[in-house]
Amino acid sequence: MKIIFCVIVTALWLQVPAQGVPADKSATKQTVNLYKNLEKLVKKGYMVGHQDALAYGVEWKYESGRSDIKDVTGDYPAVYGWELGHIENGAAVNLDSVPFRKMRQYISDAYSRGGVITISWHGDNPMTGKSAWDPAPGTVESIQEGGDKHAVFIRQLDKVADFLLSLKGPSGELIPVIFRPFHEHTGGWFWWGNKTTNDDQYKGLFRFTVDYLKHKRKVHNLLYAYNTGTEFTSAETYLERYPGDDVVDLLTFDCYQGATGESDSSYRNKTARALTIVEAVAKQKGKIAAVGETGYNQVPAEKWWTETLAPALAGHQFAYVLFWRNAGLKKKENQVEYYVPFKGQRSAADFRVFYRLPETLFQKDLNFSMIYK
Ligand code: BMA
Repeated sequence: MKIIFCVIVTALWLQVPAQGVPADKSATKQTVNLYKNLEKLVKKGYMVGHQDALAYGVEWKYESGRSDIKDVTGDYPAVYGWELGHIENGAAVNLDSVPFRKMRQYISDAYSRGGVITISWHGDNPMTGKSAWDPAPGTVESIQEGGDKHAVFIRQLDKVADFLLSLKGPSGELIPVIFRPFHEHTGGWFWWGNKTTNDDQYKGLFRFTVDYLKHKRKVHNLLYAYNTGTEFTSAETYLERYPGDDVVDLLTFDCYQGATGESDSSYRNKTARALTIVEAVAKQKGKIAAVGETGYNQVPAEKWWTETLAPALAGHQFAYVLFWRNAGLKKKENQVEYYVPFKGQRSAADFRVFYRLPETLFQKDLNFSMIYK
């Protein structure tokens, strides 16, 4: 009888995913709290985020307290995305010209008001020294332990760790960050993508990175995001390159409405389909789902927010959706890039309706205690 009881209890225990604990068992108190609070908030609605929100917008740069979302709604986003590309070279500014010194301040400002911070890293190719968009064959082999560029990769990781460990709150506590390394790996454009890494190499790269940050550098203010593109069609294909429950906290994917005339309904369907899969995997694993990056460049459809985006996200349980950066005119490429409206942009009025939807959470819906306590 006793044995049967033990077997049943063990079987039940094995099925119940761990709740309320990040993958890093030594995560700081605020990081554990962030994780628990994200789990709670998922039931209330989804947070709206914006990349580089506080640094610049369309036709402005580095104006204290400004953000394009705030210009349009009177409120800040709830999630703030930042990017570390070029920190690995010891540069003072990132690949999009944001000074790391300013980034640190913006992160601390947002943290104080209960904003959530997420960080991506388009790091240069450690083997060739070219950009992240250099899928040179052999890159991942060369940076593995024993590879001839391993030491270069370690130096890169050290720079990343230094920055993450420099993010401090008012009492000197480390600021929690949702770290989203090696993203969009199911495409072939980055050196960590599927053109240069097979599934095992990708998993190995992710696991090595987490292990190095945690154990060698004692970075314990991170929640880790696994972040695919939108190529997957099932839970199995979503998880093909999944590095393991012990190194992942958030399950995410990137999904854009194509600039090449993709219809609103096509975007709506693919986003809803992807979210349905990721949400189910997150529930089953006791992890948190989120949309890592999305948007429709230059938001050409006046009612995109309420007629395309919001219906795609409606009814799903996930923590946040992050819109990519409002770069404005990129002179070098002669391209215009922005994903949220600025004052006067054609979808601004509709964004205000989106802002007022009960399920969308912006900064005024949150405060420090709700996120970090
Ligand atoms: C891309 C574009 C680039 C940028 C890169 C990294 O999607 O926005 O202009 O350099 O992200 O932030």
